[in-house]
Amino acid sequence: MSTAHGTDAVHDMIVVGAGFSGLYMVHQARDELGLDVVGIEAGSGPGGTWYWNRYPGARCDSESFYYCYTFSKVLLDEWDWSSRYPEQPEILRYLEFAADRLELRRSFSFDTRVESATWDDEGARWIVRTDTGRTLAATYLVTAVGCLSAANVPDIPGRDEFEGQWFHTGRWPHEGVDFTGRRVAQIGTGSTGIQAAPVIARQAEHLYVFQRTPNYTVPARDRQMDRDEWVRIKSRYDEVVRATKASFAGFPYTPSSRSALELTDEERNAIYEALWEEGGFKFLWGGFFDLLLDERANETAAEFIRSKIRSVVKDPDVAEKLCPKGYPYGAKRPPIDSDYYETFNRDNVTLVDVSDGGITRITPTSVQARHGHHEVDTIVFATGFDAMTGPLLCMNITGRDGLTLAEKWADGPTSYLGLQVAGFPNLFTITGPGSPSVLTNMPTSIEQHVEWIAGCTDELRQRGHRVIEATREAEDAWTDHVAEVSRFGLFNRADSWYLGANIPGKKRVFMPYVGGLANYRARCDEVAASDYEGFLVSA
Ligand code: N01
Repeated sequence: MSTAHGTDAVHDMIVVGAGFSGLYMVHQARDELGLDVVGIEAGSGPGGTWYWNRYPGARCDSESFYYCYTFSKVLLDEWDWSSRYPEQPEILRYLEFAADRLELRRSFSFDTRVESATWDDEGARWIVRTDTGRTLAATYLVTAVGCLSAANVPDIPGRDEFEGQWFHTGRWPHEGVDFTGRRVAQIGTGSTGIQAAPVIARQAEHLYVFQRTPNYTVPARDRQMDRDEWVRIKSRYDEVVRATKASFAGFPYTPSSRSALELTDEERNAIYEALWEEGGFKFLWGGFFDLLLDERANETAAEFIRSKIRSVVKDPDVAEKLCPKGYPYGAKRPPIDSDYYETFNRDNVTLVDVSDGGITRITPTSVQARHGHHEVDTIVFATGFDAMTGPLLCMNITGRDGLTLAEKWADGPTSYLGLQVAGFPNLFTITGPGSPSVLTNMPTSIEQHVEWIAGCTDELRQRGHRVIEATREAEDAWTDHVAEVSRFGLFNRADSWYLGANIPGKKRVFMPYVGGLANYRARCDEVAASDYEGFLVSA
């Protein structure tokens, strides 16, 4: 249909992204509410994060039995994961399975990127332009673009003169990369670099790991899971799902109520030892409740991890360089690993400490740091993302009165509940800044957001309303609350991407909501039950 804006289609809802959130949003809106929805996705198929992040060693950091959709009994019943922490190809297959089982592909335009989204006040709708030349209009625009999808490739002098191949982990070639016989520089030791290094090292002639800041990592302890185990898990899935939804961070476990400071060193270390053997995120909250609240408590865990590094890594100089110091464990997103520290015992792996001056230059054949240079054939940028705001700002969103989201967020992101931004009516941001998102098990937060947005749009329709917009007052109060709770505890004590500290020039604002998923969910439900308090609704 052609309209005054030259649009070739008018819809109830446009959903941008076909990862965990976009697929579920389209399913809810189309199949549960009967809306006319179109999905737009830059990739050639569904998968989102798991479509793009195909780097060696990519796997999930949450356990598979709750890193999945829980809304559908069919999906729960029909899928068994192969292991505790499945690798990227399996998670991608799972999302393709979900897309096929729910017949979602037909609602998406793949290989299509949003170039701009502009609010048309007169028509009370969003006008979306894509790189394929299409212009679409819809009442609602829902962003399902993920928090970590705008790749950060640092602008290191000489980067573009490098004559070998280079790759960013978040834009990995589908055909894979053969490192056989190659000298490889891996830049970055965040969760991604920590997953990638052991796998690259097994293939490359030599791997140089350029480390600017050492990271604390705990073993994942991946293991295979068989059919019997799945039968047992599935027999109590209702309970797992209930526990996950009611939890602080989307994990179906009860956090410890014990302080790390109330035990003797021996007692405490026995608990850390057991958690180290068990593996996974539980190390952060399964032993003691106060690791992210009290510096002294945190230091006990930090020192335990350092003692492990020193016992695993044979060269004491290398071990010392790998030991993180000067910031608390968990204040940056904690990685989990499979043989990361062990990798530095290999003859073909060199740790290059660039904490003193960083990487100074990339030449056509080498990566240079202050204390020397290394000739390489391939560079792997495991350098992370312009997190949370980057994927939204990439879409050139313009709200009421010509105000762009970039202008609105010049001093850092603002939002009401991380779901809406004042001045941007009918725009919903799944796992947007100001929501718990990246501090939780993502599928749990995603399901909560999608269901809330679906409930909200359904309610509007039943009342004959078309427009909903967060008020400035509600946005200010929520943004202040997000900032206030972020100052509680140790999160502000590290230069993390949570704060935007990894992107030169980005305003330092703590972006995710630290108050916990259960509290957050209760607040969102309360807002919905109190006639969408804090939102203005109109016909
Ligand atoms: O990115 P990061 P990531 N010169 O920003 C370094 C999620 N994730 O892709 O710490 C030299 O954490 C930088 O150094 P520094 C997860 O939420 C999930 O690893 O800034 N080094 C750091 O070491 C995670 O937190 C899974 O000093 C430079 C690294 O690059 C998030 O994605 C798996 C540099 C970047 O670390 C991001 O992780 C993997 C430069 N110019 C990731 N610029 C799951 O399993 C940056 N660095 C679900």
